Amino acid sequence: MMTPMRYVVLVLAIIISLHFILSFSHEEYGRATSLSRLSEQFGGSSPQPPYKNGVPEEYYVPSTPPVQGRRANATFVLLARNGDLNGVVMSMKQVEDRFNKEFQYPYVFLNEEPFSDEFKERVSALTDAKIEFGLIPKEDWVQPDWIDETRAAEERKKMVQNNVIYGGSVAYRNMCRFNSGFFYRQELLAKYKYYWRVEPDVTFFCDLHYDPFLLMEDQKKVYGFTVSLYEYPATIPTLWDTVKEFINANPDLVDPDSAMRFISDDGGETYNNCHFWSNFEIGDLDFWRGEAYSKFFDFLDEKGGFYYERWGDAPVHSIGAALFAKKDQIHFFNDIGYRHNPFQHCPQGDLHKKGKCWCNPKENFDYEWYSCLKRYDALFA
Ligand SMILES: Nc1nc2c(ncn2[C@@H]2O[C@H](COP(=O)(O)OP(=O)(O)O)[C@@H](O)[C@H]2O)c(=O)[nH]1
Ligand SMILES: *[C@@H]1O[C@H](CO)[C@@H](O)[C@H](O)[C@H]1NC(C)=O
Ligand SMILES: [Mg+2]
Repeated sequence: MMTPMRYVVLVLAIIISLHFILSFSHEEYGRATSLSRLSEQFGGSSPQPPYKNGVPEEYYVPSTPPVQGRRANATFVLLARNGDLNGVVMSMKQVEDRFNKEFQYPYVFLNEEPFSDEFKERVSALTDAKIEFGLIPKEDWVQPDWIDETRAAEERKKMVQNNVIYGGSVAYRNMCRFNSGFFYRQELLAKYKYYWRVEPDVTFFCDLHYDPFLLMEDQKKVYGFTVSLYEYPATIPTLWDTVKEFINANPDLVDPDSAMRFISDDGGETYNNCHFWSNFEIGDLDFWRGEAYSKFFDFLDEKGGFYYERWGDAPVHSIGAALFAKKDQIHFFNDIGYRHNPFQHCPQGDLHKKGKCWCNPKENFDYEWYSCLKRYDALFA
């Protein structure tokens, strides 16, 4: 039992300590506000750790200036979905670090849906170069009405049963057809002659200290690659028959100095399935826009093989380049160390050192059994 006296003492003790606590914190509060007023005078706005004010400007050295002198009429091109964002910034950061922070070529992003604000902000953070975002017109993207959807669906089903990669996907087919015949006709690309195609989730291993677009221009190249390999025959059962039909109808469009031997081992009778891997391309847009390739694409498109089969933009571009350009207008960028899963080109010997490459030179696809580089070499033997 508590006596009334003890009770009074306890209550008094509580009141007194409450008074101390309140007056103390009030004093602290006063000191804090006067400190914040003081720091405001020195540029801070509220109490915060010093690092939050940033490193003073005078510590920064000028970033590498853009290369002065002759520039090419060129741009990077990235086709991507909003969902590809993380892979896109990984690729783009490497493009910037290995090459473009010095050269400052612009970027064109393309998508059949509007890019999100988040997408635009995160890619814009990576470069001072100009970036444009384009919306692909529906008619350049979706499966055309004249495709028999019943037949297309049946073929997709068969491909799924046969485990053909992307065999069931209409979106992938839209993408392949777009890359084959529409990207170079997009409004945002009209003002450019050369492009460098970049995909999400790729790796660039080496520094590039020259301008590949100027090399293309000076040497009249129209197509540049880093990896070549065999296409899955199941995706293109009737492609070569269609190509032969086109050649027979337009024999003079084929260049007499063409790279036909890269794509056929029997003078054009059959396709050997070799193609340049189109996830990396440095090319001349005017070559695709020219008469030969335009006619070629329209001819292929009418056959419907982009939907009834699963014709890829890699074999379509490669066959176009191999037929309508001169073989020496197709360039192997031996010094560009590049990976798109699961294959990589890693520069060898002096080139490895020259580019300060970080890939393992032993991991190099060039003369693996599944590579077509030996056939490219043989063009010049
Ligand atoms: N906007 C858009 N881009 C796509 C679509 N599908 C693929 N892509 C892009 O097309 C390119 C090839 O696609 P990817 O998934 O890398 O195919 P893979 O390299 O053949 O396995 C990449 O740049 C993708 O970001 C799509 O439906 N819409
Ligand atoms: C760049 O190339 C395109 C396509 O050939 C052309 O229309 C345009 O005039 C060129 N621009 C410059 C500045 O040369
Ligand atoms: Mg890819």
